[in-house]
Amino acid sequence: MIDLRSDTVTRPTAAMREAMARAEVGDDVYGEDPTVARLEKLTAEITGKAAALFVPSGTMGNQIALLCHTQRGDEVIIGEGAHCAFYESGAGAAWSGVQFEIAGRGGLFGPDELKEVIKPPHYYHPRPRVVALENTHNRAGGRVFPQRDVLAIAEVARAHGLVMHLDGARVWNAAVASGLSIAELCAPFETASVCYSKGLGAPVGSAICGDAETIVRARRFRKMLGGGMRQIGVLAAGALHALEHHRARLAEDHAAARVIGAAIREAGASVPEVETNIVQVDLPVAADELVAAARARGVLVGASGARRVRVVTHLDLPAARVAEAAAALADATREVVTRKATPA
Ligand code: TLP
Repeated sequence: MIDLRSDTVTRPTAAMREAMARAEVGDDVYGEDPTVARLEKLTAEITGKAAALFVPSGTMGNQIALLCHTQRGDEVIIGEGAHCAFYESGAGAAWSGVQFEIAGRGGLFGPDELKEVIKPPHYYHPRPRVVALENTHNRAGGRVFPQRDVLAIAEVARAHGLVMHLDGARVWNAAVASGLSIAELCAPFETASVCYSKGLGAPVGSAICGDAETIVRARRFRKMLGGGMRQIGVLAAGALHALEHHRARLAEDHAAARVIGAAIREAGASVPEVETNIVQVDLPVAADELVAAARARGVLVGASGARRVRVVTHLDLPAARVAEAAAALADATREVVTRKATPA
């Protein structure tokens, strides 16, 4: 089976396992794990922030950021389908007690769409507090948030006293696709959550990055959420290896996604421009039909909507198998789009 459900499905490479096996470790709750310290230092440097904190998941990174920036009853402004509101089990409501307001449509938005949803200060409104952007945007099909929009949004946010948070689970992909550095992409944000366990191929781990004072508070929230971990140098070593060796190769994933996207489009489905490693497929039939037809041809993909399928490329899809995956998915697409359209 070729598994293209997500870039989270990758297995650590032999070299990564070797680095993990050799990792120097200590008890990180005592702040004594040297490999975690190296990872946090390198991540802070790359993101251009003063400090970084290793956390078990991107979900915890996002939720700690909301805990750092908000009080109960506050409002967090997001793009449609943002992971922090859509895929985190209602954590924003459960832990921070925030509510979400959606700006624009489709995930990405501009400064004017932000202005439209910022509520004026009044005791009967929720207090707008954070603007949280996602780059690349998962449910928008791996799209890169245009930097000019990010900068314009940050200006509006500052003028209204709002804090900027970046869900940068795939900021590495955004950097490769846009040609901008990770630090440039993170600069307009007070905090950024970045994941080692997506395109970079580490088995586990994310980091929340920001100024020193915020990261001190983040460490306390991590402990509160049960994310204080012990000899996690073994995990940090996998993440360090990923940071050092797997960033540049993301261009290969983007090229593979473009090949797959073109084949599926050619076969009759609607595929918007592929910007990074995510291919979004819109169908005239139920998504599960393509999922099943692809599985029958040896390729796993996932439904991301009633009639939408997501295909994600990653480092466990060898270049030699891209054509095979594209052909199988094109064949499966051809079969399902010729069927009678079913109700959504
Ligand atoms: N995304 C997963 C699923 O949860 C949908 C995936 O397969 O893409 N931010 C973004 C933009 C993400 O895509 C994800 C994971 C996260 C945060 C959360 O990371 P984890 O899974 O480590 O909590």
